[in-house]
Amino acid sequence: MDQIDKRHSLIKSWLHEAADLLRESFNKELEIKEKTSRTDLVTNMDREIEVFLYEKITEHFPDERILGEESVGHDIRDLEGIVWIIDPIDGTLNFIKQRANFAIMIGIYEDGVGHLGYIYDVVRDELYFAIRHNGAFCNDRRLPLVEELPLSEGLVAISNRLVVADADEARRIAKNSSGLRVNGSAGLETAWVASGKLVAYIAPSLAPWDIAAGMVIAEEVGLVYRQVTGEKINLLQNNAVIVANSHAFQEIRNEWR
Ligand code: 2AM
Ligand code: CA
Repeated sequence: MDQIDKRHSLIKSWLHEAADLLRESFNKELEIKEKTSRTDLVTNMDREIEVFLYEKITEHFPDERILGEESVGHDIRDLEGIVWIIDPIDGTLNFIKQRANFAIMIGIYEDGVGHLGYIYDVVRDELYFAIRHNGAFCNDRRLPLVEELPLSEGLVAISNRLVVADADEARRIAKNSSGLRVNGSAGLETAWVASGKLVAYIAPSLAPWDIAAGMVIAEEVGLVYRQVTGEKINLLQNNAVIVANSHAFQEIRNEWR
């Protein structure tokens, strides 16, 4: 991929502009619609941010394709060439209920390989990003390689769906860890594993845009980001995932039945 520095500074400026739009929206009434269920919601701001990013990307990189959660982008059925995988708001329920604990996410893949990943925690003003082979950062701070901590010495985050769908697994994992957390943003939870605040994140069904940015960051700090079966992630479908250091990954897999 060419001109990584140019891409990086453009993306950072777009994320800050998009974050301003989100912060301004805190003072206005949101339009909220149900997608597939009572807990799967979308707001006017999800769409507005996706359109904003779509327009910026197509203006600067007209030959590249875009896969976005709100379907503003292209119909992506393969990962050939350069594909931007974007989630305008990760943690929409938190955005609606808390006005915090959500992120804007962008992953850039070339022929299926992740090159750039961005997870912007708007309210904390923490930008987690990674450039393939050049490390991962939180703002200006380089993130060290993760420690091989066992499950028993760390906090584990899981998605609400795991509690609802696989309560026995969730209970066993909780028992073997220092404690369980359910934060409602796959992106932030992945960023917090990458920065050592959590030892693992587990979710039984993540979409490509929930995964793409975080997987680039995870790889740069030596984390394992795989399906619970141990297989590689498939970015053309939903995946049941574990993000953890290799030791904790194996411990979690042993609890999986
Ligand atoms: P979202 O807010 O962008 O929808 C919550 O546990 C995490 O799972 C969030 O990152 C959320 O992303 C994601 N999520 C929520 N509903 C989902 C669905 N139907 N399919 C896949 N991921 C989902
Ligand atoms: Ca989203």
